[in-house]
This record gives sequence, structure tokens and C-alpha cells, in this order.
Amino acid sequence: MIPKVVTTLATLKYIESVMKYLAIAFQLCPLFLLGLIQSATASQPPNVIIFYVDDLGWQDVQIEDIDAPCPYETPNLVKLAEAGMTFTQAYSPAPTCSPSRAGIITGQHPAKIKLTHVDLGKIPAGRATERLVAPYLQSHLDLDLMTLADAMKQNGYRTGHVGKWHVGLTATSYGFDFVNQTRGVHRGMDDRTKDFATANHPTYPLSKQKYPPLSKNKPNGISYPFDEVTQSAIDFIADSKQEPFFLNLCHWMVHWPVLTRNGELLEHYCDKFGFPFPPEPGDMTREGQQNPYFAAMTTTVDWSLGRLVDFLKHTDDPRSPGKKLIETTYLFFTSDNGGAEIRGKEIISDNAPLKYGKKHPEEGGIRVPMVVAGPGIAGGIRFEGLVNQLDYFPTILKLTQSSIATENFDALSGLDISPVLMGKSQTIKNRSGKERTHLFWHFPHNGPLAMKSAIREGDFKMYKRYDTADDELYRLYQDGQRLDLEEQNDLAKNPEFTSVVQRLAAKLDSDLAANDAEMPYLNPAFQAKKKASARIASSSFHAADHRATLTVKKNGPAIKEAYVIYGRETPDLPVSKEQQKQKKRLERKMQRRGQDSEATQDDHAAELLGMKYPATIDPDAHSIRAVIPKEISAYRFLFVDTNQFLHHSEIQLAK
Ligand SMILES: [Ca+2]
Ligand SMILES: [Ca+2]
Repeated sequence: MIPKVVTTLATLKYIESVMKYLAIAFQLCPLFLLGLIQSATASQPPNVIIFYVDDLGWQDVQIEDIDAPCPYETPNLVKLAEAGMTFTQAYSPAPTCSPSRAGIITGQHPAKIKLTHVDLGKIPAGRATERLVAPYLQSHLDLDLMTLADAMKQNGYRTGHVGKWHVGLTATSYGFDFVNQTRGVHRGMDDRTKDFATANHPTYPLSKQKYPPLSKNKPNGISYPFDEVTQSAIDFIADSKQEPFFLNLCHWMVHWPVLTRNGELLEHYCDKFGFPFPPEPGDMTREGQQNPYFAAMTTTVDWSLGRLVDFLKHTDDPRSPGKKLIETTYLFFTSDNGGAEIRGKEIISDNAPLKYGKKHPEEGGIRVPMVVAGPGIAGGIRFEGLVNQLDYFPTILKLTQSSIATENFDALSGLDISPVLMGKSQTIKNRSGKERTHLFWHFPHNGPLAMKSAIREGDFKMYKRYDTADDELYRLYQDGQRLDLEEQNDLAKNPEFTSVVQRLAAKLDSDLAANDAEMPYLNPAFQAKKKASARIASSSFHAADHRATLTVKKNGPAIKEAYVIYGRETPDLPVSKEQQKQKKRLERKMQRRGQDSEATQDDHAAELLGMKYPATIDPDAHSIRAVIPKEISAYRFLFVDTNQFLHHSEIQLAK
């Protein structure tokens, strides 16, 4: 309902403004009329598309391809880079999906909005061998935050989201007029070695038109299976082009599962890498960038980009007569985190020369391909300064001449890079006109090795390791020339670099403090803990007034911070066989629809589940309480004791 109303209002507003122009113009003279219409069309706000790929590594495409040549063919991205600006040192806000997506869509640093990993709504399980435990992440992005969709909508844009969302609830709750979270062609297959799409496939019919790659066997190219993500994005543009539009297009590829429905494309890569076709069943275990399924996924995403760009090239922009949409649309191409290199025994790809991959704040986990093209951006230009997807929000506001309330604008973490895009500046500057010096990341998750914060400044990258409470320092470049991009030579203990470590540590600590970043906690389950942790004495629910209480033992540490988290009776609590069956049926249904399993409930309770609400700490600081809303069926407490241990109570029925 709401989207329709907005559409109509925006259209009316547009017609009204054109009528005003015409009325004034007719009172003047015909020549003036022409001039006014031209200036009116020249100032039409441009469209914006973010083309977001999942887990696409920096070296998984044929732009900025260093060392071993990328064997995955990405001709459409190469063309986009020729038409726009390539950012050679572009970073995602985080090394995993959800925080990067939350960062790009709110323009706020994942540390600041406390959404730093993918484990949304999951109680952090501390292992007996681990000293630290990750902070708890709420089940969805805070509904009160302004999103890029909200901002664009306020400025008269029609907003659309297609594909992966992954920050809780559905994109519908976050300012999008149009939402289709389909997985498209990227769905699980029974047998990836042979279940390929056919010309008459009911869901994935092969295209009649042929596309690259061209080969000796297929000189005219190959067909591609129907992809609902691509089609839905094109349909959204076709339906929205009467107004300015913002499209957030998020592919589920090239994330696990590693597979393709495109038999011809898989055959192409099997031939290229010297595998039999069809491939043998089982894991792909060859080192390097030699997985033909992954190669096919990467080329499929590139094909999707090509379809979108072709559509923009061939479609008139009704708001700017004489122009095609490609001339009036900004396109941001990037990935949500670095490449995934391995899963079980399967070798997916290789981020070399970068260290590690997704789920690590090292270069392999956060350095990503990035190209921006659109009106006023010169083609084939490379920009080597540090850039972050957090910059998209303020940049898009500027490119579209949109405005938002000062308090919302002040909350943004990134910087406007439009002067660089337009060739007006060689550096990215902050609002006081000072050049950007550094970027930082906060990842208090994924076990002792990965649990770090990081800072990149100039040639250096420094890490604050939480498990060992020390620092690492690498010199990626020396005077702009590649030196230790591989991050192999830790300089933190080298006296020559003491001042660098001190300077970067101070900057990083200052950024973490300014963003009120939540740190890892001590793990009460750690078997070698040196301090005492609180112990729960009792936990009860009083049905008469819906009051939940919890007490800890008096002879242990007190409680200094306490929350209540609402849950469902399932899956945390034992359920009947019939309920289990029902749950399985629902899951299957959701799979068929290709939706996020998170997108199961749209009721008000779903907005409350998994979020943290403050609980009241009693004056003795050894007991806490909270009133549980009537519509909530289960809950648990989460609390921090005075020795900095993070605890949670078992989930309990609110009955
Ligand atoms: Ca390479
Ligand atoms: Ca990802």
C-alpha cells in the first residue's frame, strides 16, 4: 500500500513542477521555453544502482589483477572499469556479510551500530579453551536508524531491493518500496555435476541469446539460465524510470554453495582448467583459482552486470528526453567482503597475494574490487587512495543532490568521494577539508585468531589482537610501492617502528572509543580463567505481573550491565513432534520461495525478538528483573559481571 501512495505523490509532485515551468515559460517566449525545458531536464536527479556481489575477492576479477592472472572471465566488469573509475584500495566495512551490508545501507560504521558479524540473535557460545567470548549481536538492524533507502525516498526516489538482505527482518522494514529477496539462479542442486538448466526448464530456461565466453567450440557464445535476481532488477528499473530510482541489487553469488546451473559455462571452465566434463563428483581440491564451479559463478555475476548495463544502454530515460538511462545512472560495483578460500575440503578460490579471506580483518578479508561509473565520471581512471563502502551514503547524497536532517548526516561514518569521482580532487577529504588519513575495522568475533581490530594508514596496517592483548604491524607499501602486501613480516616488535605502533594504536583506540565499539568479554566457561565469574543462583517468572527475575550468588562478582532478550518457544526449547514437523514444513516452504529464513515473520513480535532491552539491576547488584510483554512467549537474560565476564541465562518460558 505505502509504496503506491509514495509513487503517486512523487509523480504528482513531478508533474506539478513541470507544469509550473511550462506556465512561466509560456508567459515568456518560445526560445526561453526551450532553454527552460533543457535546463529542467539537465537538472533531473540521477538514478543510483549499487551492484553488490557476495564474497567476491579482490583478485577474483580481471581488474586490478596482480601476480597470477585471474582465470575467471569478467568482460563486463572490465568494460565498466573502462567507462568509470576503478578504486585500487577499496575496502568493505567488515570481513563478513551482515556488518558490511548494515554499514553500506546505514552509512554508519559496524562498530558504531553494534552489528559486527553475521551471528545475529545467536547467543555467543564460549568454548572451554577460549579466554574471550564475542559480544551478543541483536537479531536485526535497528529499525530507528536512517537507511540509504529512507534518505532517497525522502528525496523523491523510488527505492528497490533485489536479492540478499541479511541484516534481519526483510528489506521492506527499511525504506524500500519494492523488495524481492529471491536467490535467483543461485539455489542448491541435488547433483552439481549434471543437473543443468535446459532450454525448456520450468524455472531456469536457457536464454535464446548467446553471450560470452566465446571459444573454439562455441564461437557464438553460450546461453545462460534465467536468473530472477537479474530480471527482477531490470523490471524494477523499467517500472520505476518515470521517477528517479535507487536500486540495491545484491547477488547471492559467489557465496557458498559453489555450483552452477549453466552446463555450457561449466564445460568452458573444465576445458580451461583441464578437468573432465562433466566433472567427477566430490570436492574440488586443486590449489589456486582452479575451481570450475566458482569460475562459472563469477562469470555468471559478470553476465548479470552485462545484462543490466545493456538494459541501461538501450532504454530511453523518460525524464531526460534524448538520453539513455546509462547517461543518467550511477552504478557502484563492489563486494561485501573478501573471497572465501576454502570450505571443508573444497578449495573455492585464492586471495593470493593477500593474507587470509572472509571472516578475517586481514587484507584478504576486506579488500574488494570496486568500480563506479556514471554521468561526469571519466572512463578508465584509477584512484589509489583509501576508500570504504561507508563512503557510499554521503557520496550518493551528493551525487543526487539529496539532503537529510543534520543529525542524520552527522551520524554518517564515511566521506563524500564525489569530488574524486568528478576529477575535481585527487584526495578524499573530510568535512573540515583535511585529507583522509586512515580507515579502521572492528571484528571481535570468530575465535582467537580472527578476533581483532585493525587500522590502515598510509603504507601500514596494524592489528590490535584481543586474544593475546598485543599488536601486529605490517608495511604493505613503501612510498607507494608494494612491499609486504602479503602481511608476512610483523614489525610490531621492531624498535624502528615503535613510534608507528604507538601512533596507530592511539588512532585506533580513539576511533573505537568514539564509536563506542563493543569489545570481546571474558568467557565464564574458560577452564583456565584467573578471576571469579558470577554464578546464577535462581531465575524465575511471575505470571501474575509478567515479571522475570534472576539472581546471582552473593559471594561472587556483582552485575554491572543487564539485558533481557525475547525469544520463541522454538527452536531453543524442547517442542512436540508435531511442532517440529511444522517447523520443517515452514523451512522447506521458505527454501522453495528462496527467501531468507530470517524473513519468516512480519508481525510485531518479530521486531522484538532477539533485540536487547535493558533489564533493571536491583540496588544489591546481585539480582535483575524485567517485565516481559504479553505477546512474548520466551526470554533470557544477558548480563556482564563486574569482572567483565559475559553471561546468559537459559531460555525460559514466559508462562
Ligand atoms: Ca591475480
Ligand atoms: Ca559475504
